[in-house]
Amino acid sequence: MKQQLEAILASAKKELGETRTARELDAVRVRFLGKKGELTAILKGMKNVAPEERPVIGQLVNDVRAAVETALDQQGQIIERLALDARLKSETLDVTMPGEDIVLGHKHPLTAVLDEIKDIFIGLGFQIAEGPEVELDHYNFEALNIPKDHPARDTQDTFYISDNILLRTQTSSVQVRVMEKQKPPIRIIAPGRVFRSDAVDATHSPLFHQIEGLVVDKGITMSDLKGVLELFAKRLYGEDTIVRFRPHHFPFTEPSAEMDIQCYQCHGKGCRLCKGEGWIELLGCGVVHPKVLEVCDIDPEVYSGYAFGIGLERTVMGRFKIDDIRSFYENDIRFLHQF
Ligand code: 2U9
Repeated sequence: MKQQLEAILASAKKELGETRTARELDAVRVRFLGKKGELTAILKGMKNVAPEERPVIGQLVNDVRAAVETALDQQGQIIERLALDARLKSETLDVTMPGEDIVLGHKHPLTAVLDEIKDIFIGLGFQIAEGPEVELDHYNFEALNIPKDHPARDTQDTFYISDNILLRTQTSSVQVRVMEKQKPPIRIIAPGRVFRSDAVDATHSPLFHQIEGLVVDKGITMSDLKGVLELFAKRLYGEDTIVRFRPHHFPFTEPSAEMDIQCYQCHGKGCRLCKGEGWIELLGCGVVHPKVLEVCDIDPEVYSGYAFGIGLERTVMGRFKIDDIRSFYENDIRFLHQF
């Protein structure tokens, strides 16, 4: 019996030593210590052992059982450590590995410069106004003192949807709508898409963007216009920017002017960017025509105002030396990544 018990302990230890998982370990436990296990079977057979030998054999069985349990615990700890080692190995993170580059999106050059321009005017107390792109003839032409026979009204230049509905050719229509609803003081800029029936080439597109501005209040003069627009040019192109105003004509402003900045590349000497002129045209502007105020029910005897218009594409093309307007709309990632 003693030999049998020693053999059981030896084979239990051997089998335990070969286990590698908790499940294998449990199978060994059941085989030796379970209800139908080898040691339990021996305990059950104690009735056949001579009474005087029972205490010795009983003690021996208990010792073997305790030894198997200790061996089970020890092997359990080894298996746990093996499992932990395997997990740590599989989850190891090499923090010194170089990361993968994430390609971030960024603003389209037109949006980036438009945002800069908006920020400058917001900083000067202007509000942003928006309006419809499909517009009535009244808001796009009539209210702006553009005569019926003006070339801008020609179907060659304007996309008509019907006799009196069209795609706006300027965002001035937005400002007329604001003046109709809101009484002075008015200080707004109207950025947005405009449409002209132009043939596409390097400098013309049937869709482009304008930022127009309008200020109406008591006592507004050409001096206010000059002060604000010079300040705008300095904020956009740098504090040392030099501006000049040239007389011009627009039906909706009187007097009218165009504002140039001295070429920021050659400082007035003449280069390719300014086409040898030394100056770059930035915007058109003027004092709002009394007739335009009147149409919007604003008394020109009491109020006066100034307005201006900037072509966004032209401004951005100058800034980044882009020579073809079509690049803005083609969404070629190689072009867009440069800004
Ligand atoms: C109202 C009254 C007057 C807006 C103005 C210009 C001069 C101008 C051009 C710049 C380049 C258009 O995009 S462009 O081709 N615009 O020169 N725009 S004054 O005058 C207004 C606007 C609204 C009620």
